[in-house]
Amino acid sequence: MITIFSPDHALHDAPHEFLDGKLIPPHEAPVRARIILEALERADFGPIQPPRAFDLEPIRAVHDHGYLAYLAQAYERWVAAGGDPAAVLPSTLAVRWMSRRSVGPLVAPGYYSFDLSAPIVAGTYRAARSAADAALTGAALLLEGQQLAYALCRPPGHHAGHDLYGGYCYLNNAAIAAQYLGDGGWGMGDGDTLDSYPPSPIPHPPQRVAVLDIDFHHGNGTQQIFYERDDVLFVSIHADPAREYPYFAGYADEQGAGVGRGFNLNFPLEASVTNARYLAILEQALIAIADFAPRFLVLSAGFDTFGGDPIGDFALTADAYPLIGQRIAQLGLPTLVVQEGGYAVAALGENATGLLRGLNGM
Ligand code: Q9C
Ligand code: ZN
Repeated sequence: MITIFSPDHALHDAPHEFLDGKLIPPHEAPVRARIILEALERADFGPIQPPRAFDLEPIRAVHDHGYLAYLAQAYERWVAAGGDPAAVLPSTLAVRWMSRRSVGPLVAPGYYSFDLSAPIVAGTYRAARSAADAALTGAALLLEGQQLAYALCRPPGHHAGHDLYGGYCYLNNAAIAAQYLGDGGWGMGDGDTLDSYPPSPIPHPPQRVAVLDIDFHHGNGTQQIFYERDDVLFVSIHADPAREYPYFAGYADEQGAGVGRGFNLNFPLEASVTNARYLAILEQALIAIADFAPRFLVLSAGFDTFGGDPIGDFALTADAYPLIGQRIAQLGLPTLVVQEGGYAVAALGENATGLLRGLNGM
């Protein structure tokens, strides 16, 4: 297995998040990636490499142009317009019946975000690009014949939609990688500009890619990005949104639309899910993926399913993760693991290496 990690993740270091009416210390912090990296170094799974530098083309295949242009400059424009230099956090959100575009420096965050849990600081865009680069590098390695790669991404990505950030996520690393895999590696350039659009045509029909999301929270961003597609299957096992974040998406009746109908599969679960219960649901998810017969698997891996997680309510123990990895490995698919959430920092190393041990058949 090859791990891809960039120290640039630490450029994203939010001062706070807004939760239940309070500004609190952010759950999504640089220490998360450091802890996982240290555990990986001890575990000796194989080489740990920095990401290759990709240009914006493979990211633009998933995200809106105006959204990317906004993210790239959000912080500087916010501060220049008098916003609090601590972080960008909107005061007004575009919601139903109030969704006209408005992108002044102090209001754009309200247009491009769906909650107050994703502050933007000076280094957020660079960190998010380094995470996308890590996922893209993992995808490129699979295209070059590797069977397993782990992109230790931070900030995470699965809540970020086509033109929306939130839930600690800005660029949807897993979706960007899945798109790149389906496109057979199209879009690696050497520029770094938003001006080279429209994108060059993809030279061949897409390969089928499955995205399995095992973060505690529903991957609403990934679901949105692929909702009307039949070449990418999205399967998510998560807390029932009737009870847990992201609240407004992730129900079982969300099955895809248009040609994508039947290619989106949600497993919303009750609180206190045990290892046995989780593994039984995973079995159903894996059957759907096997039926789809994809060329590649992208695994959005969160460890906030752990019983000790401060913002989750499942009851998985550390023993669950090697078993989950083992079962997923039995699909026999070239697999890219993309790091998503997990906030029980003291247990993150054991849980991440556990999953990877299972995936590696160790
Ligand atoms: N009552 C990821 O795990 N706030 N994002 C939750 C719960 C935001 C989670 C509030 C949680 C975002 C990548
Ligand atoms: Zn999560």
